[in-house]
This record gives sequence, C-alpha cells and structure tokens, in this order.
Amino acid sequence: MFLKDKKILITGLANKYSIAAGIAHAMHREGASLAFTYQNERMLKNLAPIANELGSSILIECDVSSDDSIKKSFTQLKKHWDTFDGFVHSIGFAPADQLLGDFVDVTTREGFKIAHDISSYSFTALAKAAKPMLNDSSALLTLTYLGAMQSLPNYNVMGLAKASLEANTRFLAASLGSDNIRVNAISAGPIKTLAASGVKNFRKMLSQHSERAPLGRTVTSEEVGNVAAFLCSDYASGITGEITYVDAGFNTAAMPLNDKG
Ligand code: 0WD
Repeated sequence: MFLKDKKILITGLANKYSIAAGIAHAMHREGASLAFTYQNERMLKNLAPIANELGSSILIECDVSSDDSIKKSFTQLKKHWDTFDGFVHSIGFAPADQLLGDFVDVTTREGFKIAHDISSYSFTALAKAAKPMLNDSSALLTLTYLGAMQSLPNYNVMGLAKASLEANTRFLAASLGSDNIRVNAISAGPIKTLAASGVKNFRKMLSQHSERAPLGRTVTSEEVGNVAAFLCSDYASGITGEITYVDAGFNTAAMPLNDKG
C-alpha cells in the first residue's frame, strides 16, 4: 500500500480500456484516494461505474481546451480536498485528418495548434491550476509515446506534440522542484484504446511492436499503471523530469531478433 494517504486526481479516463483506468486501478490497490475529471457529460456514463468501483465519488467535468473549465474544476475539487498529492495527465488529441496520410501533405496550422494545445499545453495548464493545492512531495505524471523521438507513419503531428510534452515534463520538473513537486512521464508502448483507434493501421503497429520488442509482446494498461503508481509514490522521491519507457523494451532494440540472419 505505498500510496496510502495520497490523494491523486486522474484525468483522461474515457472507458475501461483507457490507460488511465489501468493507472487508477493500480493506485487504488496501493491505497490512494482518487478523484476523476471527465471531458464532457458524454464521458461520465463510462467513468461513473469505474470510479464507484474504486471507491471514489469525486467526478468533475474538465475540458482542458478551456481555461475557464480548468479553473471551475479546481474550484469544485477544493470542495472535496483542501490539498492533494498530484495528478495524472492522460490526455491526448489531434483532429482525425491529421493522423491519416503523409505528414507534409496533411499537417495544417490549425491541426498543429490543436494537437499541441490539448496534448501538451494542457499539462502546464493543469500544473498551474493545481499548484496552490499541492502538498509537499506531490507528483505529476503524463503519458507520452515514442513518436516524440522517432518518426513513424500516420502518427504525424502527434509526434511533435509528444516531443513538446516531453520538454514540458522537464521544464515543469525544473519549475516545481523547489516546491518538492516531481514531474515525470511514462512513454507507453502501443495499447488498444479509444485514442489509439484514431491512428491508421494501429493493428499493424501492435504486431510490429511484438516482433521487435525484447519481451516479444505489447504491454498492458495494468503494467503502465504499476509504474505510474510507483512514480507518484514516495519510493520515487529521487526521480523527476524523467521519461520512463514501459514498452517491453521496444525502444531499446533496433531490429527484431529473428532478423539476425
Ligand atoms: O497506445 C496508446 N494507447 C498510447 C497512448 C501509447 C502511448 C501514449 N498514449 C497516451 C495518449 O496519447 C494519451 O496522452 O496516453 C494518453 C491516454 O490515452 P489512451 O488511454 O490511449 O486513450 P483514451 O482512452 O481515448 O483517453 C484519452 C482521453 C480522451 O478520450 P477520447 O478518445 O474520447 O478523445 O483524453 C481525453 C478524453 O477523455 N481528452 C480530453 N480530456 C479533457 N479535455 C480532451 C479535452 N479537451 N481531449 C481528449
């Protein structure tokens, strides 16, 4: 129970397949009290039973594209928790037309703006809003993907947004370090979720991942959840500004082993 006495806010739990669901389960298992935000009314239907199962009745609407919505959501949270110990930012978005086709052909100024706003700036925006309520030894966590470091088909402008998110993690870590607030990211391997289904040929990504990854498989949301729980716990008190890969080793292998000739 290494998160006993920790209060953690979870964002981006769209349904039971969300990575945020795996994280919430692991954090609950380790004794954390949880609160959740949801993007809009439509998301509440899937979130409510999961939150209930995890002993939480704190469900707050928060659309991270709006400063007003973020402000209102923290005012709401304050009614339940005077202070808390961190949040998980599990939010990413780019318009569908940005994730289909050749990068140069499909990327637009508007698509770039939206992808960076929702997938990267929102992490800063949430940190800004949360800061006055964060306890000593708090931890913030976001979810990134290898597309920040290496190109791949169709991921396109999301790769740029994830690169921004990773830099964001380092700058937030530097900014909040003096308050003893840690900021980290998990770079997860591909997992079949709602957001992932927006990336064309995602199934092919999964099978290629299993071929090249040293562990010979993909990862689960539960595995990501376990690392997330650790990173937000005091056991990780010496870790900040770090991108931790939970990808069955995929990023460490240049070629599949069965290609050795
Ligand atoms: O393979 C994967 N699934 C990977 C996902 C590999 C590596 C990283 N990630 C990242 C994603 O990029 C994202 O940052 O993990 C994070 C969580 O993604 P997920 O669990 O794969 O996807 P999903 O279950 O769809 O949750 C993302 C949610 C949204 O769901 P949809 O699919 O309806 O957009 O992000 C939320 C929303 O609930 N979201 C927002 N929340 C508040 N305000 C907003 C918004 N404006 N936009 C999206």
